[in-house]
Amino acid sequence: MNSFTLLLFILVAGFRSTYSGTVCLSCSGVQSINQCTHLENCRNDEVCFFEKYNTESGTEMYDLGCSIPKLCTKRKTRQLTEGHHLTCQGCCNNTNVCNLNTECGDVPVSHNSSESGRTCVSCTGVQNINDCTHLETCGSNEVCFIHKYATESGIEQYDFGCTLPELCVNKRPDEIFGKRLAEGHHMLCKGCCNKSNVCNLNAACDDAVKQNTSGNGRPRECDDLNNANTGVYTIYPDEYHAVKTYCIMANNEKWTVIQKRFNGFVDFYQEWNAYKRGFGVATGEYWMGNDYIHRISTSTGHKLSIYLEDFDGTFKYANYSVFLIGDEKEKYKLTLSGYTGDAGDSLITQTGMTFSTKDRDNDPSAALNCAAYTQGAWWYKNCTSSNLNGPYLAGVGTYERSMFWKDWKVFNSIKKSTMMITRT
Ligand SMILES: [Ca+2]
Repeated sequence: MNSFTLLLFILVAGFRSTYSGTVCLSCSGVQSINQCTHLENCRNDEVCFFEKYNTESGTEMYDLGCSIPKLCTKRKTRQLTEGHHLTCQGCCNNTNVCNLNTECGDVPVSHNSSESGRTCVSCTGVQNINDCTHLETCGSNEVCFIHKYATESGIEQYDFGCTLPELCVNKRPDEIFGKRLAEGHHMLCKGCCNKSNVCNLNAACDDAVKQNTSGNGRPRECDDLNNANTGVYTIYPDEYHAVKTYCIMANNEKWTVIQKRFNGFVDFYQEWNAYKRGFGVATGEYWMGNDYIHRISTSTGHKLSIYLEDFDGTFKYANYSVFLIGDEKEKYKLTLSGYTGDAGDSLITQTGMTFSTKDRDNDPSAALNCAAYTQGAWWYKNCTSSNLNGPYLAGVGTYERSMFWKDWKVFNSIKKSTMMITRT
């Protein structure tokens, strides 16, 4: 059901540009948002709202339109029946914008200042919208987005956050809600919103009129951040998607972590689309996503540093002065050279190889699906000298079928790995 996504998008998204204001769907008492085809031009200080309620006979209905935005800063939706509408209690009493994180007595956050930017809920991979309690202050030119998708195992999840607005202004009656195509496990808008999370309800395919404010100096990678402290930051590898990423700031260099494992909590035996988009969380274990790694590593020259630790607390490292991966059409082919370090060079054997996952056998081995055989995802050959996305085993190992770095540990699985890149 995309309708809920669309509803939420109306709720949280706004648009501020040279246009007169947000264009919202505007209806009262429709039983399905798809029945609402009327558009309304809002004032500059308004956002779209929706309200879902039950009639006395129990029928679910929706109101949609323009409203002054109010966002309440704490979670817990509490709703009171008032007439036949379910209205938010507390701070949202007087507004149609019933934020899902509303709690009574909250001080509403105003979005009227174009200086400070909007406040958006910001989460990745939550299964219930009420689970997202984190707020993020967006840039002055950003809007909130919500993105609903299904994981490979079929679990519906949501991403929330800030993004650059991309609103398509040419309406086509038969495509008033835009069209969405499955791409990976995310649903992306078709046509003018192809590269955006912002699937606007007024989307129609006309690239000539789309709003695109990318390229405004937002950080593509950790190296672009002004902050000097190691931690989690938001970067924009492709200028559209806000990506929470762990940044390591050390020795006057700012490294973008593309892979991090240290406790085995995240399952790295994932399929192509998971590796394409990334998985895990920036505060824990994760794979950044091959599309993002491609975009960063090919934007300028990049180097790779890999830090490894075993279960005895011994550290080793492998640095490469040249690192990049191709795009998806190139199957994320690995280009690598210039090893230095003390871990041994267990990745150079994989250079020139394409990326393989259990569901995409791109390795040259005719006999094996190396990703399935080694239970990882890597630039396999016949099969590999390293397998840092392999099974997380408690120090033991079975050669390739573990977190494996052959030139250091032939038969012992590694405890921690960090793969990070920065500009040369
Ligand atoms: Ca094969």
